[in-house]
Formats: sequence, C-alpha cells, structure tokens
Amino acid sequence: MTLTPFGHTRTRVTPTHALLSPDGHVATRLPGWEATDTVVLISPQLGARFTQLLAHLGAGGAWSGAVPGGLERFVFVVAGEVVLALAGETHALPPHGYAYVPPETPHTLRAAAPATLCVFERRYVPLDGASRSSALAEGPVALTSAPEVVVGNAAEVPGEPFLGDEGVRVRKLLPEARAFDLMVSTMTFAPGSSLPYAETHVMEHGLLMLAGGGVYRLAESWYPVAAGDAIYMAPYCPQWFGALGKVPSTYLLYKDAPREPF
Ligand code: UGY
Ligand code: MN
Repeated sequence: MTLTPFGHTRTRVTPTHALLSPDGHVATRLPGWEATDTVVLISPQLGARFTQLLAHLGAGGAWSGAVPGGLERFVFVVAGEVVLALAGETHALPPHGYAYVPPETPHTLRAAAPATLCVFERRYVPLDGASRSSALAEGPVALTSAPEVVVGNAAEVPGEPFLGDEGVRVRKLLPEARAFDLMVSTMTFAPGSSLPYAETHVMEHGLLMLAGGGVYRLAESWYPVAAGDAIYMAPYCPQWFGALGKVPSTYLLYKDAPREPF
C-alpha cells in the first residue's frame, strides 16, 4: 500500500454514502479467520443492513465453521485462489470465482498462497412475514425459505446489456429467485459509457471497484474512483457512474432484494 502523506485520504463518510479508498484501510483479526487480515469496509456501524469486508488470507489462511448470528455469506475472489469445502464437496475458486453460503451452513475456505476475498454478509430475511428490519433482529434466523448453495465464476456468466445499452454489461451472479434477499452482480462499462440516469432507490448498495475507474456521483458529490475503492450507498442515495480511461471499468455490486412490508 502506498501511504499518502500530510494526512490526506480520498475516503469520505457521509450520512448517505461512504467512499472507502485503500489509503485508509486498517486491518484487524476477526474470530473464525486464521492467518487472515480483514478490513471491514461496510457494517451496521455505518448504518448498513449488511457487512462488506476484504479478507486478505496469507499462505495457509482459512475460515472454518458456520457464520455466527444466522448470517448468510457471499464470497467473491478478488485475487489468488481459495478452496471452498461445503457439504462434502470441494470447489477451487479462482479469481472472480464466487459462492453463496446460506445461514447456519458449516464450510471452510482455505488459501495455499495469499488470496483476497470480498465478503458480503447479512442476516437472512425470509420471504414469509418478514420486514426489512428483520435484518437487524436477534435470535434464531427463520430458514423456512432460505436459498441453496450457489458456486460459480463471474467470467462464465453471460453479460447482458444494462437497460438496452451494449456499452454497459451486467452479470447477475445469483439466480433471480424470490428466496434470495440479496443480489450480487458485476457491472462492466466500456470507456466513456455510463449509467443511463442518476438512480435513486430504497435498496442499499455495497460496491468494490475491480478494474478501471471513472467518476461516481453520490448524492451531491462527484468522486474520482479506481480499482480497490469501495462504496456504501444508503437507501435513497442518488447515484450515477461514468467510466473514464482506455480500459473497461468493472465493479462488484451488492444490493438487497426488497421484502414487503417496509
Ligand atoms: O441496478 C442498480 O441498482 C445499479 N445500476 N446501481 C448502480 O450501479 N449504482
Ligand atoms: Mn443502484
């Protein structure tokens, strides 16, 4: 990491959004992770209903067990390779490989050589009789409608034009089944392409820039962003992205799937 002198950082934290640039990362050791430095980027402490963290696994780094607290987990390999073992099966996850692990599901993740994961976790909100605030409830999680395990690789997911624009491709990494209370996708922008309009919606986002860069509008601010930057967008945060540079820009995007009533 290149340190920025004189107290400068590109990180900004506001009530409607946060830009978390790598120059401000502070690693910590979290229970359950061995030989792994974790950087908690987004959490309920920021007002979010989910957590987004980077897990930097050293050689021999590992997770083992179910995620405590009834949390579901989505793992995306940013760099390196990890092996996921779950329900008697093993899956090698290369860069841009991913897995969805339902709540209360024991699993292991192991890295033989250094690897970096982007991990999203949230308390599963079932379809029946739930409200969005159930994501913050305590006690046993209702698993009546919980989805199944999903393992895949973003490189093998076909990119669809976003709202008819061939310059913006979305890859949906999870099935669009109602059982899922979250959506994770990658969005890839040809240089000079942008979101067609400034979106404002009740769903919240967690984002990690994977490649390229551009300008992200968040509420009333426009930020230059590049690979490695993370963004939290609270519900109703106006948002827009325009890609700059000579190579395509790609980001990984978490979004909650609305449950009614609100
Ligand atoms: O669909 C979305 O919510 C997505 N286009 N938002 C975003 O990229 N900020
Ligand atoms: Mn959006």
